[in-house]
Amino acid sequence: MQPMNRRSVLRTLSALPAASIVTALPSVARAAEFSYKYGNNLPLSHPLNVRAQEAADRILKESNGRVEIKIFPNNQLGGDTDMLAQVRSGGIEFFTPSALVIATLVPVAAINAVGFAFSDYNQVWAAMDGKLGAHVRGAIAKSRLYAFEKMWDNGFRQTTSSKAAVDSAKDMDGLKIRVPVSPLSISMFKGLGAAPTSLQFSEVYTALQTRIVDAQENPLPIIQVAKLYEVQKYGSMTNHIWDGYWFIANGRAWDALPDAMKTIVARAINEAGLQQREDIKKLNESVVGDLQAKGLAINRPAADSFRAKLRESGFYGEWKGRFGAEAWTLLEGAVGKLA
Ligand code: X2X
Repeated sequence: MQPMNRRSVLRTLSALPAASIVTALPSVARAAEFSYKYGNNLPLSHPLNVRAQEAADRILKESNGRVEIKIFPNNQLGGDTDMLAQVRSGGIEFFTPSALVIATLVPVAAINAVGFAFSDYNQVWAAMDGKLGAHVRGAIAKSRLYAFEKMWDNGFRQTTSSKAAVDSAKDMDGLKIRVPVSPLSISMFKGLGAAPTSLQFSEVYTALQTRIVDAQENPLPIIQVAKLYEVQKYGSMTNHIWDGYWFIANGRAWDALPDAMKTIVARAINEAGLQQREDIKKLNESVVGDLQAKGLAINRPAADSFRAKLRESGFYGEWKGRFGAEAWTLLEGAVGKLA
């Protein structure tokens, strides 16, 4: 291994976010054989980043310093659309897009986000660790990306607004709501009668603050760590979509790892994913109280009026066609008949 000269150390350091310079120093000095970048869209305090850092530390150790993964959290490398392009080109080696976001490249990946399909986590993990998840991973592989086996949890998406609580489908009427860059989300909120706009997550806080949009929808842990409660008044537990993150790798970068390294990396990431699911589960027990204490008014609408509206608008029929019979059958096998 070539020792790094002073100039290349400086160059490497200047490419790092300030916070990781100190922790990166010892490994930079050793110059790992595989030095990979991982970008994501969440603040450092989210369990996804906490567990990913643990996985990266474990990988560095178990690979005896051969595989180093540097994390660039919180959209430091650009929004989701940018990071998806980077992981495809090899500009970064790892990325965790939500199923909604990777679906802009691999349409069937949005199948887990069909409105009101999953009723609880038992159904979610049985499907995503089982046949439905395998089907999606196969589709992702065709885009020369490697998807790790275990999905990480984002959560059941809830609706927040600065205007009014959403108590039934009629409260969605004309609602200016931000959704991710996701054809399914746009279609679903249009079906509900709302006026959705796609924005990358990196733009959400400001868009709410400046009232470009009045509402947004995200799982509660994100509303908490991204401090969206500061710019929203009402939190309505609509549970409309279950969303998770695919941990993906650039295909060439993945193939470049020797088998023994692949085993180490996959084991650490998949096990960290399972722990991250537990973290979110625990967080879900305390997060409502915390958000209420921070001033968010919480209400719990029944799902019926939303489901009925989506059926009427033809949402399920349309997406059954778009996803195709095979994927739809796998979804209905996991959650029961939808339309
Ligand atoms: O952009 C969002 O809303 C987020 C953070 O949930 C996703 O990654 C889809």
